[in-house]
Formats: sequence, C-alpha cells, structure tokens
Amino acid sequence: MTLVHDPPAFASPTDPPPPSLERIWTSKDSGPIQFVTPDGELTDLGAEYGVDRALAQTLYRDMARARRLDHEALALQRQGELGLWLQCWGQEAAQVGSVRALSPSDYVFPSYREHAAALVRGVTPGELLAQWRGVSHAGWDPGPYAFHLYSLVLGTQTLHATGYAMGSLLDGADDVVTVYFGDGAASQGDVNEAFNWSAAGNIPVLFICQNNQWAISTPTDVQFRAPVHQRAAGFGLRTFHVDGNDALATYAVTREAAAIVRRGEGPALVEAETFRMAGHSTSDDPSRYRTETDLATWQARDPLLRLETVLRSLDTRASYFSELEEELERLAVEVRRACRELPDPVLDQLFTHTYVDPHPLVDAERLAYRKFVELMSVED
Ligand SMILES: Cc1ncc(C[n+]2csc(CCOP(=O)(O)OP(=O)(O)O)c2C)c(N)n1
Repeated sequence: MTLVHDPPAFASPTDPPPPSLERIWTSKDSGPIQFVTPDGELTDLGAEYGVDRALAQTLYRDMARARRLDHEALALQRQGELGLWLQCWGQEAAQVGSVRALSPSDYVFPSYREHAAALVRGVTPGELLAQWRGVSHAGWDPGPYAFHLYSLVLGTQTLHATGYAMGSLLDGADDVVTVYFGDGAASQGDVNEAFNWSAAGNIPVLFICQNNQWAISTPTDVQFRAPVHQRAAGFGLRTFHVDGNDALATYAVTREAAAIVRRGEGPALVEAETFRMAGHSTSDDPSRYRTETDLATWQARDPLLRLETVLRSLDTRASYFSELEEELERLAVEVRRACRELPDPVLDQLFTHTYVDPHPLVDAERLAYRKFVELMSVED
C-alpha cells in the first residue's frame, strides 16, 4: 500500500526566495527561530509562514522512518548483530528538515549520526548498517546518493566539504556542498579552518551544526563560551540559529541559508538546537553524567510529537497515520532482514581500497595476510 500524500519533494533551487528569516533572527536575536512550540502550537512566525501540509507529512514520515530504523538498529546491537550503533533518536527534525531543504544533487558530507538524512537520500538500511556490523569499511557508494561516507574523525569532513566545494566552484556548478558536524566537533581546529577558509574564499559550503548539548559526557557549557553560530559569524559566515526539534523551522531556515550559498554570497551556517536522547553510542551509559530532569525536559520537546500535533490540527486523515504505521512495520522487517543477510567480508579486500594506486606497503601486507591464510589452512 502506498501513502496517500504527495511524493517527497526536495526544495528546488529555482524556487523564489521566501521572506528573510536571517533578517528576522539577526534583528531580534531572540533565540533560535521557531515555527511550532513544543506543544504543537504555531508561533507568530510559523503562522506567518503557514504550514504546507504535503511538506509537513513528508517531514513527519521521514522522521518516523528514521526513528524506527534507529530503534531496530539498537535492538540488533543488543542482540549481538551489530558491533556498535550511534543513535540519532531526538535529532530527526534537525536532519530531515535540513536535508529536505537542499537540492538532491547538493553533495552532503555527514558526520556519523546522520541516519535520518541518509535515509532521505536513499541509502538503504543494509548499506547503513554494514559498517556497524563490521562487514564493510563504509557501506555505500556515495556518488548516486550525493551523500558521502560517515566520518568518525571529528570535524575532518568540514575540510573535505570545503575542498569539494572549491572543486565544484571551479567546475562552474551551483552546488551547495553541505556538511554536518556536532557541538563537540566545533572545537576541533579543522572546523575553524573550514570556517575561515570557506569565508575567505567565498566557497559554497553550508555548515549544519547539530548542537545536541553533549559531546559524549561533555556538556556544551564546559565545551565552549561563545555559541557555534557566533563563532562562525566571527569568521565571516552568514549564520542562523534554529530550534532543531522543529522540522518546519529547520526546513525554512536551511532553505534560506542554502539559497544564500547558491547565489554565490559565500558560506553559511545553521546551528540547530537539539538533544541526543540516547547515549553517545551503544557503549555509553548516559545516566552516569546527565539527569532524568534534563531528559524529561527534552522529551517534552520531541520533534515527532510536535509535528504530529500540527498534522492532527490540520485534520490530517487517519489513513495517513495508519498507512505510515504499516510502512514502518515493513521497514522494521526490512532492517532486520537486511542486517542478517549482509555478506561476511572477504578480508583480502581490506587491502584493495586503501589507496587508488598500488602501494608497496599495502602489497606487502596483503602478501603476508595471504601467507597467513595459507598456513592456517595447512594446519587445518
Ligand atoms: C579527532 C577526534 N577526537 C576525538 C574523538 C573521540 N570522540 C568521538 S565522538 C566525540 C564527541 C563528539 O561530540 P559532537 O561533535 O557534539 O557530536 P555527537 O557525538 O554529540 O553527535 C569524541 C570526543 C574523535 N572521534 N575524533
């Protein structure tokens, strides 16, 4: 059964620019831009913008799919089917709202928690889980999805994105190369170099910082004094601060930021305030460092519940929700099946994708590995 709403639509780069949220935000500087309150009420700004029902349904579906995949992956890890998993629970709106506001060809550099964004770009559950099952160094071919491989070395992807965007500029493309990173990663030198270099060179990069309040066990008030958006502005970026648990506001803000970058006016940054509801990874116990009150505060700001309230207030048909529920059940089955069916890796291939060109050290290591395998099979 298919859903009865419009097919998911990405923002078109040729759409007319919406009213300036940058102006509204910088003139009032009254905290993050919000369209919908945690209770699901439209703010004055949200009412001014209005709610596009098809967009709201698309964003809600994207978030619901991501949450289901995330929870299934957690269960698979607990059953020993995955070595590790980093949940994106709580951050669905920040990811879905932003990635939907791009053009599908805008190349995205994720960090390692962007499962919701990856799903929107079409990365399959099996491809997403492969790295965490330990059967692949990565999992997918980035080209067809315009979605790069995960980067676990904090912040490096901001420099990769900046370099990629320089290339895209030289090619005469009008891409908005987009890069995700966290509040903790923002302390890395790489991120600050990427801010500076992209601003100095007018390079078309859109930085999306998901400020989920924690870098493993380090809270933001220990991590930094000046917020990420203020620091980025100091480097000369156009900056935005948005409620990252508000999918509609995140979409609108990212759309405006992307339009700035696409017009060649230089790099921009969106700081999306959100919360990591789970531990840093499945190896982490967040109850060791954060309080139940903290968790409850953010639970009340849940991005899915908030958009669901909006959709119900728009008299969304009950069939939308029931069909989505069925779709999520099918997705869950697919996630479990895809995970268990992932083929074991051929270890010899470890040496194949290390360098583009042959390398003597890698060749020697491959030879040593083959000799070891031979020796083992003789002993058998
Ligand atoms: C260069 C580098 N330093 C340290 C680490 C260890 N490390 C992994 S995740 C993490 C915290 C990252 O926090 P943040 O950037 O806020 O992203 P989040 O995990 O909260 O999504 C740290 C310190 C790393 N992976 N890379």
